[in-house]
Amino acid sequence: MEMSFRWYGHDDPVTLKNIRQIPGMKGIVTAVYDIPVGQPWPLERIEKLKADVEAEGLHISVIESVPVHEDIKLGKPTRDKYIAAYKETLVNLGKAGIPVVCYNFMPVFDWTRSQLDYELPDGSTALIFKQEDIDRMDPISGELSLPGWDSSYTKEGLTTLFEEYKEVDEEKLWENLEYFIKAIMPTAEAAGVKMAIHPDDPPYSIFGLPRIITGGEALNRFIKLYDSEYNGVTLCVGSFASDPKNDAVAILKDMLAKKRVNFVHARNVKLTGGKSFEESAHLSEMGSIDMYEVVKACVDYDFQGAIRPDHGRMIWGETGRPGYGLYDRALGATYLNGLYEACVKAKKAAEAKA
Ligand SMILES: [Mn+2]
Repeated sequence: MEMSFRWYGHDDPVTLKNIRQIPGMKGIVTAVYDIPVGQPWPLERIEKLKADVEAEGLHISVIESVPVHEDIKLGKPTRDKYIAAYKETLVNLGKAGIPVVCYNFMPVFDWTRSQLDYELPDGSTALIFKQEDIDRMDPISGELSLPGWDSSYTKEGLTTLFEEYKEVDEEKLWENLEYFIKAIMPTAEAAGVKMAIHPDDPPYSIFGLPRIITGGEALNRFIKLYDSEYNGVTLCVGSFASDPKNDAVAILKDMLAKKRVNFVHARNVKLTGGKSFEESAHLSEMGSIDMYEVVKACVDYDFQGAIRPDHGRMIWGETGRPGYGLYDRALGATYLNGLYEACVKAKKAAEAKA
């Protein structure tokens, strides 16, 4: 298990120098952010990103994300052009020695929350999802106040997209995912790049749009689309756990046993009734996930990939990108490192006794 940290590039108020000073930090999770979705990433841009990270004594563990063009998710005839571009990016990432790529297959919206600065009793602020607030929002009427929302869509563009998705139910989305996976996986394998699909966040339909990477059953269907360790998952325990019907630790263990976990996101969430939840500090007692069991599973199954603290709260007056401040994520990494050391030593002691 390798501790890693997400970095949003040179515009990120959290610098590589900051990240390097977090004890035990080895890997960086980042991306080339300024190339429009659907265009290939030139090798020289990837090499530059890699050199910038390595100049600070770190290395790139995972690219998160290479976004998937909406035409691919919609299954439009133009998808082949965008799939060709995606493959070109994977080839270039392979040439640069990037081992893992995280991506998702969520229509239109990426992760969704109703509020980004909800004040917790201790005065820190966190991202929350309140079902009744989401239900009140209508993305097409233009009264969308969705935080973290990609404002690059025009009202017309969004209306068209929603119209197009009327033809795409969950089964159709599965078909389009299968087409994409079968097209890219041989290239990813040849390039030596392990793919890691991120679950839908939250893992159920929002605004009537289909969502399919929602739980353990879905992951088992997913890994059968292409039978290879290169066709794996980003096991984001916080995403899965935000649906009360999911047992995130059981899902993690199942995928570890099947050798399909290529990346782990460790985040805790506190379920607050129905489909609502708050993002909490990483500590087990602060949320609904037993983080000890998460790390222990990674150790028990000898997981060799990267793990990163996921969203953190804003604490100590920090301002910046919601969910991606320095302090609470650094505390999360430190806590995860503590659990890791304890689990490794307990495992070794048990093995010595046996
Ligand atoms: Mn995640």
